Amino acid sequence: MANTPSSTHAKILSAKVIVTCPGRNFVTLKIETDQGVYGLGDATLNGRELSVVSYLEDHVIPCLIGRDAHQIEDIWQYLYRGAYWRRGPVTMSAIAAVDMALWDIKGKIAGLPLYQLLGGACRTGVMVYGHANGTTIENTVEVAQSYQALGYKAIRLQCGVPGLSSTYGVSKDKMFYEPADADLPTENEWNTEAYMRVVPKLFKAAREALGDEVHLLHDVHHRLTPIEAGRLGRDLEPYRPFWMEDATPAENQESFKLIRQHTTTPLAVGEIFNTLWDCKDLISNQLIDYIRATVVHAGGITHLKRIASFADVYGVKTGCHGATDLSPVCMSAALHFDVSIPNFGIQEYMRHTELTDEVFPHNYSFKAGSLHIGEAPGLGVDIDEEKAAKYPYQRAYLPVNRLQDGTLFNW
Ligand code: KDG
Ligand code: MG
Repeated sequence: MANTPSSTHAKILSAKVIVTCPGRNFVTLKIETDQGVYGLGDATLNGRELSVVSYLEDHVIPCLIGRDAHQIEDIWQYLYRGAYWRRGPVTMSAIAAVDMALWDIKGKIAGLPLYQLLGGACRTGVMVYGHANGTTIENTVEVAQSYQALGYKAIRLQCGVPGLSSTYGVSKDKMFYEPADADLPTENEWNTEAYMRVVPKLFKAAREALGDEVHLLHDVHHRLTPIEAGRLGRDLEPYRPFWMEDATPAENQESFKLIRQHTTTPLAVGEIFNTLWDCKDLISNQLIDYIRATVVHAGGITHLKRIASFADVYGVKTGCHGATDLSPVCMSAALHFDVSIPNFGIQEYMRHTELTDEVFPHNYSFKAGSLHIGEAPGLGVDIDEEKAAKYPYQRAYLPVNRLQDGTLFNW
């Protein structure tokens, strides 16, 4: 099956990994073919970047040389099943990068934007949510108002917790937020009771200030037990949140049953999922409303399409992760995907810095609360290798969370 020459054959000649840090680290795979066309894929795994670089350089690229870039599904199966060691964030980010790059190549050879190859557009734009965060309820509501003034129809609200010196997901900058922040992991402290008191107050104030129409979202960042999450969801119900995200760690998919029993607040989960197997039970038992798996961490467009199709059968919509650690290459891929599937829900959009946008010129743009993908063939994103080379890798970590007595918190 592999390597069958045909009129549409595009032989992979070489591939390389580009690591750059224009303010934060990004890992990009570039695959070149004998058709004079190359493709790009995002392989960034926040805080563990170099493990994916090694996986690609030492174990994947040698297997790609000489293959037909058009055989996307076969190459996906070859890398997933052929490795014997299936799944996991490192493996699936590497496979995702190859998959994105191959779709990019196919689109460029066909002369079509990727979304056309995925079935064409199902909608005119992709509704996104922005991040409003502040140290206090008042700050957060003010920032949310500035997002509303920019035209956002959906806003995520996170505020500092009284009594805690810092809170994950709350940045000092109003428009940019960077979760990976130090050469060694920062240690944040946590107090569940104080957190559970402040969030409903934040939502009450935001609903009063922002009105009924705007969608309001919240990310718990896996900080609660299922019964605590059920309680928070119930306390938020009067303010009709769009979703409560990552309410509890999801290794045990059954724990969502307990949350569901106690609240009608819609549930979103999945930014750290790598395959359909991480969410199969959550979806088929209708324990969630939005699946947040992303192109880069869930095996690329090929596998995310499979997850979305499965979710569609159960009335679960997508809400792809879109934090700054997902590069503009991933964001472009996500937008082609979002615009082409029937069960799209919402897309996260944390703006990249100007420096990142310079290194990754792209053709998507924000207008009236939505992102719009352009008509360039393939993904519609590039990497300026000269600029990328100016910003070498800098080790950076996501913070660690401890309860105030020092317990390393992860129930
Ligand atoms: O790399 C981790 C971040 O992307 C993540 O913490 C951000 O939770 C996040 C979100 O929903 O954007
Ligand atoms: Mg999140």
